[in-house]
Amino acid sequence: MSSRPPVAVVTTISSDAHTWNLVHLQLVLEERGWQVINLGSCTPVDLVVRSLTEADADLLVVSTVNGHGLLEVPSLLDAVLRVPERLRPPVVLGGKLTTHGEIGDGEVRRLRERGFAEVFRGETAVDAFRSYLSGFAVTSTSTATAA
Ligand code: B12
Repeated sequence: MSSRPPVAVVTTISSDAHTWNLVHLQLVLEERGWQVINLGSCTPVDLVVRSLTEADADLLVVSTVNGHGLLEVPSLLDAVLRVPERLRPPVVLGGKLTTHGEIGDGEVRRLRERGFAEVFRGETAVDAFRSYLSGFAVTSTSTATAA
């Protein structure tokens, strides 16, 4: 059994220069006892893949707000899905994914079918994300178990 805190890699897509979304999510995770590797803005896909192969992460959090998310996350996810299964954590997604407003239920369903464990959207996204994190056990000795 591991005695380290759960580890999350926080990333965005390679075109996205916004950073405060990433910082916000890092703080949400850290206040719940997670260790966070924040890869910063305009993240190259190769860096995301390399960080997963090196970090033994429990969760990959993809956040994008520049409107290109729906176009770019499939290739990011495809690259992540090529990481060996034992090193590949669940991948969750959120943010402002298109330039024409919120994505619909159909798009959420397609993203989940493609391989995202969860897609968070709208004003309740961060609250729903906090609830999702409750599915990971963080004990007083920082032992993490994915639900
Ligand atoms: C600051 C800012 C910038 C700065 C960023 C500086 C920096 N270092 O971050 C600069 C000037 C660089 C910039 C550039 C651009 N921007 Co800008 N930017 C903003 C602005 C004003 C604030 C963003 C911010 O920091 N918010 C604070 C953070 C904490 O909130 P957030 O990003 O919304 O993230 C929250 C939620 O979305 C959610 N969330 C996000 N991701 C995830 C993931 C998960 C898993 C979960 C659970 C939740 C979640 O939780 C976060 C916390 O509540 C917004 C408008 C706005 N008021 O939101 C536009 C905005 C994001 N930008 C926009 C655009 C279009 C651009 C440009 C394309 C403009 C241009 N023509 O050049 C470029 C894109 C550059 C690029 N390559 O990405 C649009 C995006 C449109 C869309 N998606 O529909 C916005 C919404 C403005 C608008 N209304 O049109 N921008």
